[in-house]
Amino acid sequence: MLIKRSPNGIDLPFSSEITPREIFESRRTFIKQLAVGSIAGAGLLDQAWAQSGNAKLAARLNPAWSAMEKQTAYKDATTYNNFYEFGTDKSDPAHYAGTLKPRPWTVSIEGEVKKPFTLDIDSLLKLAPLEERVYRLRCVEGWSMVIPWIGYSFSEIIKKAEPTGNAKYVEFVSLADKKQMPGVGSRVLDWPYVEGLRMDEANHPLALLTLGMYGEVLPNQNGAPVRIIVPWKYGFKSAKSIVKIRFVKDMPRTAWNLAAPSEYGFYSNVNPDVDHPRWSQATERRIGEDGFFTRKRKTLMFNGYSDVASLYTGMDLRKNF
Ligand SMILES: Nc1nc2c(c(=O)[nH]1)N[C@H]1C(S)=C(S)[C@@H](COP(=O)(O)O)O[C@H]1N2
Ligand SMILES: [Mo]
Repeated sequence: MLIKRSPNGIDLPFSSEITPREIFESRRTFIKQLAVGSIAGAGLLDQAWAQSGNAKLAARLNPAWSAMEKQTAYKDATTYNNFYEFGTDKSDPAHYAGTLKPRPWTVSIEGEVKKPFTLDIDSLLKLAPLEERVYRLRCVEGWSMVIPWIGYSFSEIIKKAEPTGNAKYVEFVSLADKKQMPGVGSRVLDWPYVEGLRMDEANHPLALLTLGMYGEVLPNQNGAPVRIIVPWKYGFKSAKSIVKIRFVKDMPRTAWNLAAPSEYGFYSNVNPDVDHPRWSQATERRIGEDGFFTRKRKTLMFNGYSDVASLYTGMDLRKNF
């Protein structure tokens, strides 16, 4: 990724994100609320979500697959993004993704399948019961968030498509439309953005076909109207604004792997023991905990999703990074 770091590897403070006025005002409201006793547990978090006006999306929490951790504020999750189709700065997607038209939208499922099909977004929403899953997302750049996503296991799509015996991998293709996405003119990546999973990875119930977050449909900057979330892998595996899903014989040529093969492998499982060639992956900065003296968190193998370990038995994860 294009990441700006100070020479000692510590991120520079984000002066643009927090102004003294904001700090002062939030502190003042906090004290006021304390005084009237209106803060109770998660209520505090609810107030931090500046609700966007996006359509609501009802879903039942799946506690078995959810991280019981403090969730990232809606504001942070929707203003600190990677979506290079809209620019390479973290704030670009929130500023420029307004031109993305998430409706009407269709996704075509094709390739090595017995039943290829195309679905519009409303049919995708109804394909299986929607679940809320609170997942950690760890970016390869060294930061992480905890987000209540809404969707269902990608395995539901696999079931419907009935892959042939030739299907060994799944390829996810994002929209690449210069008219809607100003960054697609840039040469920072080969467009469209392509990601992929091995068939058994795609079939793992944790892999989430994602249609919403925080009780609403996906905001444009987070990959509206449909994306994949693969919580045990670095964030770039979780392709946004998907228009095509292809079942294929050969390992997909993914956008980041093509751009820098020595830095971004096909697997890209979160792994604190395998450093990125230019920085350590041992720790991470949880967005929202960015105080100057806040300690970094230890990054966990598979981002803490140890259920997936059996997918990789016998594989050398240093070679297959
Ligand atoms: N199409 C597309 N998908 C993408 C990206 C991108 O630039 N384009 N960035 C990836 C990276 S690097 C990360 S960390 C996550 C960020 O998702 P979020 O902004 O919803 O937190 O999206 C991933 N999916
Ligand atoms: Mo990322």
